[in-house]
Amino acid sequence: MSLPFSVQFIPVENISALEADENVLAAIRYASIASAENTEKPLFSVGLPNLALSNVVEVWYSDVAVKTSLIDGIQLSYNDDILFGHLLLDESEYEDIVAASEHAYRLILDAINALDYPYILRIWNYFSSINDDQQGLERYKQFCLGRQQTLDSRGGFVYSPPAATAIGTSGGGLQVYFIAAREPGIQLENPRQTSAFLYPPQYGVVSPAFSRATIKKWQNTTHLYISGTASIVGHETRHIGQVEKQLEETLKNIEALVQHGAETQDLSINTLTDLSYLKVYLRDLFMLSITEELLIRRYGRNLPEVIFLQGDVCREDLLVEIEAAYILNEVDA
Ligand code: 3EB
Repeated sequence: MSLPFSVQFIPVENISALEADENVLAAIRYASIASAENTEKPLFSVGLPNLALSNVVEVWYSDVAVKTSLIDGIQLSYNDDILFGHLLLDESEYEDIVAASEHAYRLILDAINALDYPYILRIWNYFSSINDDQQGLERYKQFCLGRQQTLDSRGGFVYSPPAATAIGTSGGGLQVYFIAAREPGIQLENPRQTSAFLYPPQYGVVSPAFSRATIKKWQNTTHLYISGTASIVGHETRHIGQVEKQLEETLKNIEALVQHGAETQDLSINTLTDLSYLKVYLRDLFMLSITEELLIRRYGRNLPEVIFLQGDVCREDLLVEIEAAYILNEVDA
């Protein structure tokens, strides 16, 4: 019995073996600037420094040897079930981040349709200076506009918006990576939060196009991909300026989401500690020890794997964001 793929965090010292490994779908490093290896395979660095002392590589393993392809600059790898793609655009080649984002999404939708994996399950978006104003509009809001322009011209995401992350880096272009499938996932929203695509207009020219989570039933297992989650209740930011309180609210949101998934879908997990990993984005280095202590105090040894990255959250008043997933590494006997 096989799994479509799994995710593991391994010490960065072990990276040399990855390039030749035919079962590697993708390998992601965390660095001060975004970059991609010059191959078809998605082997790349995200422009977010890892705040922990020992750096890791995030490795996406396929159960079988993958195929690879380069379409319009998108590095793609795939097996029968899943497609992994990575795109890094040089923003200076575009008029603004609206145009870059519109172009990125157009290339991505074309590529997934060409290879016939039309359903994006999960997508990550990274670009610099996310909270800066340019021509009077915050760059995050411009990014949302470009994304939406492509969706409007192409009839939207097939089935439902994917789970997503959008985080500000310190530099290095517009970077987007994603997983897509031949069959759709199930959209999961959070009862504590207004769905992002229904946010009122104060948060942008268009509402952000993402779901709180995607549930995907594979043959032998059910996965849960949780979007970047922050201290937002309803549609409002809570606990402005208070890191610990924002963290607690964020954890409550993730717990509520998982619980809701367990109640409404046949998910085999029901608490945060059942998740496979947490990825914590912190606006400032000084928040690291506070965050680690709070997580350990609350969850102790039950805590899943956690990685801490330095990045800017897409609302200026948010200090922390956490994403997570439930992706089993081995099929239960
Ligand atoms: C939020 O809940 C925080 O625009 O793709 C989180 C995840 C956020 C994804 C996106 C934005 C996005 O509204 C921001």
